[in-house]
Amino acid sequence: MTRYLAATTAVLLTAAVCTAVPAQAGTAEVVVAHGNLRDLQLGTVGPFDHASARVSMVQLNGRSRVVLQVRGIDRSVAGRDFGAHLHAGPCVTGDGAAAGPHYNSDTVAGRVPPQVDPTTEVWLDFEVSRAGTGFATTTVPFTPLPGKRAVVVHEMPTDHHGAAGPRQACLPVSW
Ligand SMILES: [Cu+2]
Repeated sequence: MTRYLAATTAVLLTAAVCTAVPAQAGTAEVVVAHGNLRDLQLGTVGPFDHASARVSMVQLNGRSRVVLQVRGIDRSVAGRDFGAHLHAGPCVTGDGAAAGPHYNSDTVAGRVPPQVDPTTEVWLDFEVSRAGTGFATTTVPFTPLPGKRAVVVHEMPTDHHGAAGPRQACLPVSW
């Protein structure tokens, strides 16, 4: 389920205090998605088979702050790190390839080759707690374009090239 709403940053202007400072009015766009993770490895038992997640993205003044919360992870993997990213394509049960490549702001801008790092992509690696939860947050200097997209959880932590092993599960995010 995806919710979309817009909130206007409140700007207080009073003649007494704000005469010299230009007020910066921005419109924050907030995207929230939550639900059960969809299994991308049907037929194999994985630590995210009974997990759910919530992702929120606040876009303001050309930047985005993204927060990922995961719960219901099998506690046998407590202490392990897993890679997670915003992918350009949709989250389809049993079809990891459908999510396509990472969402990359350089690719969208047509830069060749695209830079691949946490400033051009939304990386949300998390460590599993003893309670079977995970939390990640990142702020990136771009605002992903709307579309049917996926937050994909991988089997390994993200390396310097952006790779994180097989795709395990995903959460649909559309706005
Ligand atoms: Cu990924």
